Order: sequence, then structure tokens, then C-alpha cells
Amino acid sequence: MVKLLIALPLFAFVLVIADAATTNRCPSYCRYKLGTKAPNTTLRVRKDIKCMTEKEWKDFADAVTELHARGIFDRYNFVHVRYFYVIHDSAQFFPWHRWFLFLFENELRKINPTVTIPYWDGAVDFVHPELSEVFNATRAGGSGDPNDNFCVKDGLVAGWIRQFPSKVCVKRNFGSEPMVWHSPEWTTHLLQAGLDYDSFREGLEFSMHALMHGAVGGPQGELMWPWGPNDIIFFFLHANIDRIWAKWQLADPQNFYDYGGPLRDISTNTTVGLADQSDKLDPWDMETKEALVFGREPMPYTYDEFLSDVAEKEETEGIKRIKQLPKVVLQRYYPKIIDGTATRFHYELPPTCGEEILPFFPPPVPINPLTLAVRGFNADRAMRVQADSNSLVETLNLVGYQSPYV
Ligand SMILES: [Cu+2]
Repeated sequence: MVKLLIALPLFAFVLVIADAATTNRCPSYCRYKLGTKAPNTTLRVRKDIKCMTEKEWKDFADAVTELHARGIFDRYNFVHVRYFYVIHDSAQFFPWHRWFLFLFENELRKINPTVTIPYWDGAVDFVHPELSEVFNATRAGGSGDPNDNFCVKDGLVAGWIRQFPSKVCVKRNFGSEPMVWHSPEWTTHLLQAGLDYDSFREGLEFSMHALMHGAVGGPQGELMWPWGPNDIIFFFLHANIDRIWAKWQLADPQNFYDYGGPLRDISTNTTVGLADQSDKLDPWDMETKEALVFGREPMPYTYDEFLSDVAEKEETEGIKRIKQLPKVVLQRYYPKIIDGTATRFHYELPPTCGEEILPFFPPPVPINPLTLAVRGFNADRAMRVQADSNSLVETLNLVGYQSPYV
């Protein structure tokens, strides 16, 4: 019965939004405009890609282009491929990628010391990610050319040749499948649910992270495969995942150094026990616990929204609407609101532009079987995350919630 209730409005919804979304996109969405001033000169601030000025984008794009010409991308790509099965569906997922991004950012800053890696908050584009301005020709470029091997022909990566696993163009194919992703409301639930490190990591790795990889890459594209770092979008995607982990770390004092879950072995591609903070992060000579820390040495970077005093004072439309949910829904999905302990780090509901609000909230598409297989994800656990996200959407639709993000 619930399924039927959902299915009918979904059909109508798709018809409505297909038109609305192409004609009524918010042109100037920007996360926290004021949250960009670092309190000191050594602290790097990573920005929402949609909030970069033209100059900031140009500096970033120039540095990236130079880095690519020097063959540095290929090196980073190779390291990611080499350790792929150690660092996915494992505890090391978060800290490994954090250190990897930081080193890559260091390379960019050798070319231009003002540059940082921007993040792409895919959840605010969750209904129609293919229309995101990230794919503009003036940004990362769009999907590849189906008549030419899905080579990307516009934007920052146009004409790029990658070396591994074969010397061909950089590819994307996101035209063929619908891509509804996980919403800001879902991420907010993950931040409020009181999860331990391992459950939080699964909740994010198997939801937003997996769908963005699979959907933007498509079967042919770099992002589907272990060689994702061939595409610059890999870094935008992972900076966003890192930001949400950082937010969870700040949400509760006991979260910051929380760490644990499965440890995977590179030679057998199996789980070989439980991870510990003293495990080495290969191939670097460092312990995992060093990569849990951000915002100071050895990784003095942060994200724009953590600096924003706007976020402190203003209640976004998204936060207002969530707070109006029936008590029973809040108890189940947003308990920090009920017990009055929600801070800004318990919300992932950024400002909106006051667009028209559509009545129906679509569920995320199922995780693509290829995405699952390529990463060797534990299918049962990935499906459980998927089911949790679906049940949140069903609940929100049943109580008539209207998301400002659809
Ligand atoms: Cu990865």
C-alpha cells in the first residue's frame, strides 16, 4: 500500500519536475558566502565549488591544468588504484582519502599557494544532479561524447589523456541512467542518529559516495572505477565526503577521535580484522590517528561553512522545515532536535534560494550493481543503508513534508 501511494505521485512528480528543474534552477545558489575568511594565514579554506569567485576558479583551474601537464594526476591515480581494496568498505576509507586529498592539494599549492580543493555538495542537486552547474563548460565540463568513446569534450578536463589503465581520454557517461541521489535531509539524519564511526562511515560511503561515483562515471567513466582520480570531479566529490565526516567529528566531542571497523588486506581483498588508530596508512609512513585530525598540523585546512558566523545566527529554510516535522518522526530520524542538543554541526541543510517547492520527495535510485561489484562492497550492508534512506523518504512523503531542496 505504501509502495502504491509512493509510486503514483512519483510518476506525476517526474513529469512536473522535468520541466521545472530545467527552467527554474537557482542561478546563484551559494552555501555560506561569508564563511571564507581564515583566522590565520596558514589555515587553508576549502570552498563550495558554487561559491568560488571567477578569479578563484581560474586560479584553481590553471593550477590543475599545470599539474595535469606535469603528469602528477597519473601518480595520484596510480596510488588510489593500488590501495583501492584497502580503503573502500573499510575503516580507512575516511582517513586515507583525507590524507590523499591533502597531499594532492599540496601539489596544487606548489604551483599556486592560494589554491585549495573545492567541494561539490551533491545533495543540494540530488533531484537533478545532471543539471548541476558543476558540469558547465566553464567548470568541470559535462558528460562525454557517446560518438567518441565518452571522452569529455568540454570544461576543465577537455582533451585530457590519462595513462592508467590505458592511454586514452578521460571519460564520463551520465546520460544513460536516471540519477536521483540522497538528500540533505538524509545526511542530516546521519549526523543526528548518534552513530558510531563504523556505522556513520557505512551510511555515507554506501549512500552519497557510491551513487555519485557510479552515476557521474557511468559504466564507461573514470569515476565508476578504481582510476577515478583521472577525473577532477573525484576530488570535488571526496572533499565533500571529507567535509561531512569533519562535520560529524565536530558534532560531538566523542566523535572526533572515534575510529574503528573492518580492516582490509590488499593481497587477499578480504577483511582481516578490526582497524586500529595505530595501523599504518599505506603507502605513507604515518599512523591512521594522524589523519583523523584536520584544522591544525599536520593538516591545517578547514571548510568554509565551519568558519561562517552566518550559519550560527541564521536558521535556514531547510532547518525550519525539519523542525516542524511531527514529534514521532523527529524522535526516529532527528533525535537531537527533540532532546534540544542539535548544534550547527548536526544539520546538513544549507541555504536555498527560495525556489518553488515541489510537492513530492523522490527516493534515491538504487545503488548500481556495477558500483557495488567494482568496489567489492558488502551487499547486505549497502542494501541496509539504501533501505534506511528509502524509508526516510517514504516517511517524509507520508507526513506531507516539503523539501526546499527538490
Ligand atoms: Cu577512493
